Amino acid sequence: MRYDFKNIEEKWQKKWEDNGAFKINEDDNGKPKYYALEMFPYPSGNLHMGHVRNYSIGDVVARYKKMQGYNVLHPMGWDSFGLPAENAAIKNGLDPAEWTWSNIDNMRGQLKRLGFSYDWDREVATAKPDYYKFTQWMFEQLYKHNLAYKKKSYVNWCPSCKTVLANEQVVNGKCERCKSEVGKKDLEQWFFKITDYAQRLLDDIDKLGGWPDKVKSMQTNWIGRSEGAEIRFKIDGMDKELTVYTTRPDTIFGVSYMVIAPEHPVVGELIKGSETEAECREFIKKVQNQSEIVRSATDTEKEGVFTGTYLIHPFTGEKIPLYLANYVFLDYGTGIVMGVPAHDQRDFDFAKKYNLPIKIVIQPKGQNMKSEDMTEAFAAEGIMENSGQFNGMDSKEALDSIIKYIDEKGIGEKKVNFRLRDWLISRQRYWGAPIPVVYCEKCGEVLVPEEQLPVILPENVEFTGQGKSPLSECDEFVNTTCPKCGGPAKRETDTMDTFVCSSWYYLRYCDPHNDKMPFDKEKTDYWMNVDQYIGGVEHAILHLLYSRFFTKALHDFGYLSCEEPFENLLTQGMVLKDGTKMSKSLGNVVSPEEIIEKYGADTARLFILFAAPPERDLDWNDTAVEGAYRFLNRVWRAVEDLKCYVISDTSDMSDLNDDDKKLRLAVHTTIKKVTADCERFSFNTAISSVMEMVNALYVYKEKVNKENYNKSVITEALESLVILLCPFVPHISSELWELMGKETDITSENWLKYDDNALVVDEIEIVLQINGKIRDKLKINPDMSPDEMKELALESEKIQELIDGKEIVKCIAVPKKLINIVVKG
Ligand code: ANZ
Ligand code: ZN
Repeated sequence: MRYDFKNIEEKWQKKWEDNGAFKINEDDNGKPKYYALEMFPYPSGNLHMGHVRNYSIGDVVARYKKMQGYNVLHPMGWDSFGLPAENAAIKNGLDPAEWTWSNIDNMRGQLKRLGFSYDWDREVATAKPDYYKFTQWMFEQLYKHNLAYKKKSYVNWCPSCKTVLANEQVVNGKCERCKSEVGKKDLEQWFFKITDYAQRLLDDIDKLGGWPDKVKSMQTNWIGRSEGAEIRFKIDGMDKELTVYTTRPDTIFGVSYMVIAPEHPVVGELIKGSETEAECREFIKKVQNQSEIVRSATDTEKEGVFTGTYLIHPFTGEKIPLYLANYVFLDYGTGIVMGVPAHDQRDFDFAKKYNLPIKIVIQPKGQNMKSEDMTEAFAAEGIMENSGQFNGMDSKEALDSIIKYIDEKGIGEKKVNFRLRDWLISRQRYWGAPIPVVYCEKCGEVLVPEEQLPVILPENVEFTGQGKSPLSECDEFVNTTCPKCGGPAKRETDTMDTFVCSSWYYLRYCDPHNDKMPFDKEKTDYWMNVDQYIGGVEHAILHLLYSRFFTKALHDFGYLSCEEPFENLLTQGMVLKDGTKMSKSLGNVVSPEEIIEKYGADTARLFILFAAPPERDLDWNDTAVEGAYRFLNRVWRAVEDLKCYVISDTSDMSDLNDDDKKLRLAVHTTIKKVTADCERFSFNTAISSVMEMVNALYVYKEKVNKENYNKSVITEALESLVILLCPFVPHISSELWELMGKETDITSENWLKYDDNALVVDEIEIVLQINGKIRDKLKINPDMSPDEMKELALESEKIQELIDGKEIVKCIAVPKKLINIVVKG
């Protein structure tokens, strides 16, 4: 019988589905729980190899843990709101909902054809009312706890997609999706106050022991904590002050000009009637259309205009000119900075351009630098000069002294700042969760009462692709009554950023059918945290940070016990073809369908798991796919040829000859290796040791005369082989298990334990002494190193009993002869 993957895979997928093999609940019969989660896909239409990789890795984890005796939750769903559905509607006249549901159907089928062990009863789709009802509930919770607010603000605006973009969606000043130049627009927007959690999000990074360092440092940088001071400067001729934020109060005597963000609300008042008013207004307009990304790029020219206003230096009383400039941002610090050209590169560039003085106040130790000779700013620490009473101090020391001084004099105070901004969640888009707010002329902004959720996304809307969102053009949706006073009111027509939907889906999986609450606390208490989260490193910042924020907020509101969602994180590498990313635009895509059709799902899984360690990029290679397929055929033939020697009781392992021992050695070495490798997700090396074991099996099969076959040894080898392969290639493993006459479902079989005795070759007997007295005899491999001998000795139950409670002073191992353990007490 040949390896007929097509029928085998269909057969087992149907069986798993019919038997509910992966349905799970909290009734665990004392098994420990394990929550294995892969990032859910956007239903773009078809699975790509990146998905196959992500989900194959996750499936090995889930199946392996299940076989190890865990109660495993392994769910799947759809991140199903978002722009592409809407773009398809605009472009091809399709209904976004229909487009989405049909893509989901297609992709669900593809996932099923790969044999992933999901509990499909827990499937969620963020675009379904029963899900977004609770996304809206989340919004309301944040609103009620003062963590959601509306603010007029300049936002990144893509003129082509006609929507607001989050900073992260702007890549090098261009729209992430359509690549057009991003501009700025002034709009009323909804924000989540993630900045309230900045310090905790930062502190708790230390608790994420099972996260890659790279991801932790990306999160740290994104949060961007800095320590410094706020210092107040009086405005010359006005009874008013402006406050700057600086991380370098030690450079205060080096200030030669000041800068205010052009969009700052006081600018209007300051420039009014000034000689440069017209020029300033012109400049403000120009800067508003520059995206933040462009403005903050180091190679963007620093430009500005004098406002006509002077500030008074709080130490020297000097008059300092105030400028508008493109390199100062409204929403960081106070939006006003002190310019110190000698010690800050941006200020240096600006001062050079506008001929502003460069005053050195910190000298590199042992040098006497002159400002005329400087070609760049000196940003490091040194010795203070030109700084009044602080002269001669170490600048680091001066920093603290100056903060203390300004605090005492009431000029300013110590201040911590974060780079992290509040999360802009408004989207002027149709295909998203409506924000559950109405505007009433009398009552103002009113939340839709919880019991009226969900605010349903209307279906008959028009897609022009122009200007406002289709929702705002849909009168039936917009016009409503006020939940408070019953008078006429209008609905909010913005929808939520899809990152909101994906910030809590892992909680919904714990209790997907609850229609009263997003989840029951008892259920999340049982399942959370996610033990292993697996996904692309492209989500290392936003999705993970937002999810951490949601978890903490829900914890604080009393709905969750845990404070961090993901215990361990694995970020898998990309799938490349010829060294570049597989992507439609490059035309180098290998479709999973093609591979499944030609070789079967098991081959696809095996190849992808074998080709590289999970975190590394993987180069697609057609010959290696062939190789994976040939290996499965080789496994198939081995079992096929040897299955007639399978017996039900393999307990008799006495009387083994050298060939038997060799095969057993290979089997148990492999069990040991695969187990250790699976624990550290080193699936490629796990598979290669199974391959070696198959070689050993073939050696036995061909070398030993059939009449000398040891049935116990052969049975053990075949059973082990199939069990070890099961998490990787579950269909063929299930079929071979059945071929061997097994009636159980292999996917529920226990994982294997290796037998130490089998790992010993050509044993010799050594003695085991305690304080010089012979206590036991051990059979060991004569090649064992002294360290290995000691380890073995200490594992001996008899010895453990004898030395129980005593302190081991020393352990001496003489190769091939003896081990002496010296104990005290
Ligand atoms: C004076 C100074 C002197 C500065 C010096 C630096 C070096 P981090 O570390 O990222 O927090 N800054 C403050 N607010 C700003 C804004 N809204 N837009 C642009 N720049 C702003 O950066 C803090 C430093 O960035 C602050 O310290 C300020 O310049 C500038 F030798 O003040 B500094
Ligand atoms: Zn009202």
